[in-house]
Amino acid sequence: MSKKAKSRKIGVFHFMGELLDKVNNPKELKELNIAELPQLCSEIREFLVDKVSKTGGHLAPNLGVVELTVGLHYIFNSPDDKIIFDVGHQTYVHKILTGRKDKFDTLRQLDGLSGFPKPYESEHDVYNSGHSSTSISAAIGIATANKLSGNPSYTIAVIGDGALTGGLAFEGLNNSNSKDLNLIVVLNDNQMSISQSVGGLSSYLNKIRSTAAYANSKKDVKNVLPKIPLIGKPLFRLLNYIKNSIKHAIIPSSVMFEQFGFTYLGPIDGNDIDAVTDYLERAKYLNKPVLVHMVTKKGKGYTFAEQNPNKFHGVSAFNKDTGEVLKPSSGSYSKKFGQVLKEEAARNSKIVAITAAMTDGVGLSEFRKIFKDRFYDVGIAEEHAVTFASGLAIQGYIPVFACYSTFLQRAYDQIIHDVALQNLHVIFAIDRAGIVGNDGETHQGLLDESFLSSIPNMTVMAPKDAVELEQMIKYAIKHNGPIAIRYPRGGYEEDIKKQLEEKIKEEKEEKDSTKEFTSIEQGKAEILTEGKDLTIVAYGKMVSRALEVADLFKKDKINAEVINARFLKPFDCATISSSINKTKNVITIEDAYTQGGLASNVESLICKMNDVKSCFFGYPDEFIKHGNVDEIEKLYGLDKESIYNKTLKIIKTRSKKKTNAKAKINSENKKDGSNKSINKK
Ligand SMILES: Cc1ncc(C[n+]2csc(CCOP(=O)(O)OP(=O)(O)O)c2C)c(N)n1
Repeated sequence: MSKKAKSRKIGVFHFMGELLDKVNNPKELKELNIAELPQLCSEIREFLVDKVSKTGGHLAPNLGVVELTVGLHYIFNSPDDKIIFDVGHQTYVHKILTGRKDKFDTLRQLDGLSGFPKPYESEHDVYNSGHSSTSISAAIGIATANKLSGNPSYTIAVIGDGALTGGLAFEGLNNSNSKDLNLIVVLNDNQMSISQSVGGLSSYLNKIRSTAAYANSKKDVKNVLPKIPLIGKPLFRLLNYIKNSIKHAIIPSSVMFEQFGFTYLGPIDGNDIDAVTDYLERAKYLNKPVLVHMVTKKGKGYTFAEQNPNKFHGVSAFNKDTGEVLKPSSGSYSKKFGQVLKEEAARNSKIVAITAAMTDGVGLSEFRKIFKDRFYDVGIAEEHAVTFASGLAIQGYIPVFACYSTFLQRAYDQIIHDVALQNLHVIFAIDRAGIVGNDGETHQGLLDESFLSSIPNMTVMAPKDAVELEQMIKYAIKHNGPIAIRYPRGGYEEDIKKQLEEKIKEEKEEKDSTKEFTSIEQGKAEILTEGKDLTIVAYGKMVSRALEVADLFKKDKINAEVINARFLKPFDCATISSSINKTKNVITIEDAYTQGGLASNVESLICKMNDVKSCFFGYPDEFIKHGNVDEIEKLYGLDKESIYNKTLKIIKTRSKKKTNAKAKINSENKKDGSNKSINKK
């Protein structure tokens, strides 16, 4: 240790930020005296609140793991020792300590620091995460590889009590009973998932926590007894033996985790840096799978987050003095969904709502209060949620599983095998479908179109606005069979049809003002504006974009026919083909990968037609990084100007070709003296 570092260890008073300024990597952290760590932790907390209040992000989870993360980097040697964070939303402290402190002003922004671990950002981010419950399995894989190659380094999985409810975590625990893996699981138990943790596991951990005082006193016994001459050490050993026996009798934890092959340590106060470093050190020298149970406080150190960890789990920019969010969200699809489902459930006692630990996010908080018996938060268990829904459907209930698009990926086999194969009436309310923005690659909802539309019996719809969402929910309740409604994150157009009607009236187009907009019919699209020059097929959120693009074309005297496909499956081939046959120019606009979505549907139609110009607007075959939605859409050419410009080019090429052909024929006609015109041909 350097002289400078040693001199710093003498108990001097530190001003806020003074220690954090000196720590840029784990090596510099280790140069601090253990007595300085509490000060460092409070500086980190101040830094986090300050930065996240400006960028938004996962504040409460990170405030809770400050000591835990500092302790891990103090005791272990990253990147040789691998630390894998489950979900990965709690890696801000880890990023601060591993060379990325200066990038926090760019957190979650385009080309900025990601809010999740990214191996491309740092050698200390060993494993990509975003979805829950993967850390134990990944850690076992890495530890096993280390064992095979004779590498003695440690692998540490940090997993929350929420993430531990995921089935995959148990599959990992169940597979870890090899005695000689240098594997450590740190259970970060804050009693919270995003909302309160639920289920049997949560009660089980509660039981353990109620014995926390006993486990914490262990450290004092260890420290004091061996120092008493002669009787100290033997008595310590005896007491240790007795304590372990008592522990097994009164702490059920040791039974469960130890049956899985782990040595259980804890529970300890995970916000006490002394306890954290002490127990991590013990775990390190056991050289076998160990589970260290740390009890932490979500939002620790920032009163507003401690009082409302749910709100500050993932929060947009806020005023750090008042805790008030700067731009509170107004109407969102999630809210609208929750409100409509609540009204329908009041009329229909068969409706049951299910969430996998996302009650507030999917808009079901009110539903939970009113229909306690028909609301199920199953924990982070999407696979179970879907199979559970299938059981309800078998018995004549109408289960509605509200789930973010990205997390529904988890339950793919259950959707196929347990629901679709039996053609069961299960409604999938797919929230955050499409680009979600700041959470990035792991959270974009770009795949549901393709993975759902390839399943037999499945119906896939997307509403263009709030009114259509309501119609689609009602339609789905009456439908028989699996049915999915996908809608995006955030705000919506209230009523596009009404806006259009008003606009049409304004433009005094009498013919069109009497136009009847159709109600929802299985597999039927609706034509929103009629045109002869260009067909624009869109659905969901992109319908309003299509109308904007059509508007831009008016100045070029190009009349676009805007079709709201409504259904991706079954697809309205008849309406769409007949429009394309008329216009000979078609574009599709969708908030998903073009592969397997609307674009693929239209492509398979036009491959049977002649002389059709086409262009497909959606996301290409790559993972889409974080950034705000508008920026990402612009980057991928999905803003109205880019769509307009690209489409115009295509239409112009056609006109140019036509003009050239016309000129060629006319000149040939002149040569042979005939007077045929291309138009008559
Ligand atoms: C498969 C999956 N489903 C849902 C989520 C959404 N989600 C993100 S964090 C979280 C709660 C995690 O709780 P816990 O592991 O206890 O961590 P904490 O935030 O309390 O620190 C949930 C449900 C997810 N990331 N992955």
